[in-house]
Amino acid sequence: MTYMTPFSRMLELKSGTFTDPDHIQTRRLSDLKGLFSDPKAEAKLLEDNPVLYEVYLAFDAPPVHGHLGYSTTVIYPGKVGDEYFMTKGHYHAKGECGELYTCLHGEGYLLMQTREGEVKAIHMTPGVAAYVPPYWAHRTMNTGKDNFVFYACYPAEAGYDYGTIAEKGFASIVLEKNGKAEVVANPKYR
Ligand code: S6P
Ligand code: ZN
Repeated sequence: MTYMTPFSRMLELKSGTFTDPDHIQTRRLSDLKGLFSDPKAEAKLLEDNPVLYEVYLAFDAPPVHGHLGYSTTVIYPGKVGDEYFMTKGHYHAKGECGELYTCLHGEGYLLMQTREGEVKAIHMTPGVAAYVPPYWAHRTMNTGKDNFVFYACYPAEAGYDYGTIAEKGFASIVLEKNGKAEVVANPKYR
């Protein structure tokens, strides 16, 4: 048996950045084109094409059974119209894989849904450790004024199904209404 050598990475808890990640993924508004509910606001903001979030992948885990991926996501504060900056959202390609999300900094929501359209929203503040069960799609949004940062740990074999969300959307969206975040039904959900 050949053993892999144990290792560690350094995570700055406040900023949520790994100082030596294997990978950083940067997502701009153009990477989420068509996912926001207000097309006019989206088109206007696309002129600047801001960075919405970055994913610090601590370890490029082999995508096979037994290994774990771990990362932090930093979602910047901002809105497209009234809708808060958010992640693309995905089901795991291997739907039977769950995931753990722990909020490190800032404030936001973790929206989850099943393929039948059942939705669950968890308010994320530092210390909230949320469980994404198997088969639930997940998307996060920053509803605060500061960066929203969370740590995720997941089976490395989980993979990503972005296509279903791109096609059907999420059943709920999170909008700012009278200065407060509200989870509301998505009129564009199919
Ligand atoms: C991976 C995990 C997170 C997300 C990240 C960005 O299973 O759920 O690391 O990849 O928060 O979200 P998305 O939807 O753009 O991959
Ligand atoms: Zn995931």
